[in-house]
Amino acid sequence: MSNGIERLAVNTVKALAMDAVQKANSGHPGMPMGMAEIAVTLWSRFLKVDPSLPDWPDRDRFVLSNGHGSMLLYSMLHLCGFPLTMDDIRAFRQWESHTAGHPEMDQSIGIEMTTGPLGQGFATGVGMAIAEAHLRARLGEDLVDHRTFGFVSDGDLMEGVSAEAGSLAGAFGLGRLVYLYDDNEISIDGSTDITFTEEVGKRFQAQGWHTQDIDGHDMEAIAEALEAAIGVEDRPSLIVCHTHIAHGAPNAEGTAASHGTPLGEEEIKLAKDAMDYPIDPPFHVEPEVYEFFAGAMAWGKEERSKWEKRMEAADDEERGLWDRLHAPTPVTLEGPGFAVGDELATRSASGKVFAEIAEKVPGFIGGSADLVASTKTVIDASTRFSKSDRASRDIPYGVREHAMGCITNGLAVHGGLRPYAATFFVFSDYMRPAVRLSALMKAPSIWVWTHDSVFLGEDGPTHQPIEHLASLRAMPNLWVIRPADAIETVAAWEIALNRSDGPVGLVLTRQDLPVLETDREGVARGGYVLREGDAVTLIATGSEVHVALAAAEVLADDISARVVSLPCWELFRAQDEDYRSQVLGTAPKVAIEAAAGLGWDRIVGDNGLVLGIDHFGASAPDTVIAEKLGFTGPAVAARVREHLSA
Ligand SMILES: Cc1ncc(C[n+]2csc(CCOP(=O)(O)OP(=O)(O)O)c2C)c(N)n1
Ligand SMILES: [Mg+2]
Repeated sequence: MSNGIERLAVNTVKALAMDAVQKANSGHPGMPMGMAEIAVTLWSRFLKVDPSLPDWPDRDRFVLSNGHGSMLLYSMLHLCGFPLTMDDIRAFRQWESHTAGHPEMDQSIGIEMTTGPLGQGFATGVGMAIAEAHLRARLGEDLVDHRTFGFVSDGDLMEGVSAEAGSLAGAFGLGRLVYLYDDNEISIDGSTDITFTEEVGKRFQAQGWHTQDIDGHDMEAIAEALEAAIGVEDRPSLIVCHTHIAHGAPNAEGTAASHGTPLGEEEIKLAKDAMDYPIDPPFHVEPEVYEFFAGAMAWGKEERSKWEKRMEAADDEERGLWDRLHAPTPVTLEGPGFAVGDELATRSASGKVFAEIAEKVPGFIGGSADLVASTKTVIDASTRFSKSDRASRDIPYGVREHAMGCITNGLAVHGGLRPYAATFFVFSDYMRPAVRLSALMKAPSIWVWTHDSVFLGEDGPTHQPIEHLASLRAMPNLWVIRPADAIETVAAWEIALNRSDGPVGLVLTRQDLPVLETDREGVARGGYVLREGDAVTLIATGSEVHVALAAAEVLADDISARVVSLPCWELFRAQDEDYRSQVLGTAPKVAIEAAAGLGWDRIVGDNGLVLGIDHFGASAPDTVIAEKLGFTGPAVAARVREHLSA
């Protein structure tokens, strides 16, 4: 049972959801009505937040993984006094409003992350909980002492990524992660009986979670369950809340239709009547509801000021580390000193710069999806993040690329950390939803993708990326960098570490490549002239820069070929027109890249030639593949000659 003001608060949340969805004539009233009791209980009694400073670092994190219920979050933020006004609520889902259909990340008003695609919030929250555990181990609980709460739905738990991330959260014993599951037995197509019959609680128990089952409309039961979940410090918690979608709407309650359709004026009237709520005007809030939430928020404000005092009292070492983590300065990498002619794969060059990065960037943290030895991504081989070692900066993800991607985003948006994640480039497909969200959220996640082309060789076409470069280059706000040698690789890392407004993908070779006289400054500009020439411009990235140089050598007697290394299209495009045309020159252009040719036509122009691979690869040694597919100096030279004389 709940007292009168809490009931009124719950009814207000339900009324706002109905009104906003009705006004927008689109949106999702069902979930906010079904989880209103849970939200009011969590926010008013447990969530440590301060609406006057929404992004205060030691706040509890709240992730709405069933982001279609965004009106629930917006109502809570507004009622609790976050900088989200009633006008924002009235502008639900409208152009340039703060109240998008799905809650896009805006920590300055209390929205932690973007959760349109189901499952992302669940898995990203696991990353936030890892960030908290790690930072607490390094900075002490005087400075880091918060929890991660989340709402998750049937859809979230049907998505495979929740199994990956749930398994990892269990293995790591993330006791400060508490998820409330909206078990309303409804999704868009109808009853969950049709496809989702597993016992969800048992599934999570099997993964090492603490679970409880409650009536999700009983606020005392919700409070007791939250109390118990918070008390369990060695395991994550799932509270299975039995609820009714569109709770309180006499005809819509329990129906799949209420998931994503406005209830209609008549039903809203009936629902408001049934809960004794004023029918008109819409968007009505009783003053005592604001007072109730303002009172509830006092605790969070108090906690923040206590935390600020502890910060002031922190010793120099703690304070110094805090500042280095939270206010990073630009990074300059020396690299281990590669000599021209040294032969090493760009993945190895990347590995060789890890120690320097780890020393210069205290927030550097990450791991690989069970491929550490191949991706060469190790900070300290003697430690691994685990239940008993929270301070380690090496996170073993197991074979869980998708969860790894989401967790990396969680580490990035939590604050204080500079995360990377590594796997084979072809498996970027398995992490793509997370990569997309990193770009959308402007999260500075660093994606390390090795084994970047058909030249990985004998593992064959299942492992050989073809369309991946083109498809990732098509993603807005993602920088894709494919360095040509060890020196460009160090430059690429430096660029990645200094980017704060979005992700960077580093695309690295399996095979050895000689170190060239490359130019780090040129990498920062996205592309540059590596060899002068005026009769043709050969443009390449990564290992194909070497093929281009070899072709230029073959042509040298009678055709003067310029070679351009173009490791990052996005950075190159950002240069001024003068620089770009200076680099590319006016001679006919030939692009050489062992990948789908899509997109290169924009660079080489109508009279250009694209030497790419628009079919799957083959299992064979890399030198044989190069011969067969025409990626050798002589073969490219012949194609160039033919093109010029055509
Ligand atoms: C990855 C992904 N697939 C599909 C959707 C479209 N979608 C939004 S909500 C939903 C399922 C709704 O069921 P549930 O998660 O139980 O939410 P409820 O209706 O109970 O609020 C679907 C399929 C999505 N947002 N993300
Ligand atoms: Mg549901």
